[in-house]
Amino acid sequence: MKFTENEIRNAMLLYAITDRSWLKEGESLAGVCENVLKNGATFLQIREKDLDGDAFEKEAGELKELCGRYHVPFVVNDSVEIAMDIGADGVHVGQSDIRGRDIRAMIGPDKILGISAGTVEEARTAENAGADYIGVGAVFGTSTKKDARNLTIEKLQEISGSVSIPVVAIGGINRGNVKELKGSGVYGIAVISAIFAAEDPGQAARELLELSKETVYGNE
Ligand code: TZP
Ligand code: MG
Repeated sequence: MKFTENEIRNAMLLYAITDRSWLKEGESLAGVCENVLKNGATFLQIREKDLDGDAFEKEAGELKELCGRYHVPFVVNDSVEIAMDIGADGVHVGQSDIRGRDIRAMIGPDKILGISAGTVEEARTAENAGADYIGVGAVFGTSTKKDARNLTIEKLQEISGSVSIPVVAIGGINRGNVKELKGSGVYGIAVISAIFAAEDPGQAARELLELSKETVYGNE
């Protein structure tokens, strides 16, 4: 399925990234993701650093089917091969993964390509390589990704102003700090623990979506 530029931009509002290590007893990743999608997540990325290839592919296949039912874009972290095998909407890669331009060539023009960037130069390079959006962070302190660099809001603003594709902020974002991103030019927030570690991920998604709308569109 091809999402338009507009759909991708709007889908940045509440970008949920999975982390099964937060699952409570008896829960499945697909079950929690469905709850999160029902309650307002506008984009989903599977990012499971501890799953091996087959288990990752199986989980990704389930989430792809689920997102299709909710008409929410679904991308796979890192693995172009698995993304293509399961027919995901696209792939998200970091700076240390293979080059953006090569990935665009592998996935073709209709798939979503997301690239993480931490500087203006990285952001511009990603845009030129054919990225549809950029993830920029860590905007706040996070323990979820140990090697994430910390950015100031000014830097975030500079990066989002330097590209015409949408920027989604990531890293340590929670209900208490979303609004600090006001005026930064981002189109939304990408979160892991603020949703998946929440007591009630559905409620967290509802609240974060409202806060993101207020932050991005300024409608108090
Ligand atoms: N990239 C930069 S920070 C980060 C990633 C994947 C972790 C975000 O996790 P959390 O729990 O929302 O801080
Ligand atoms: Mg990566």
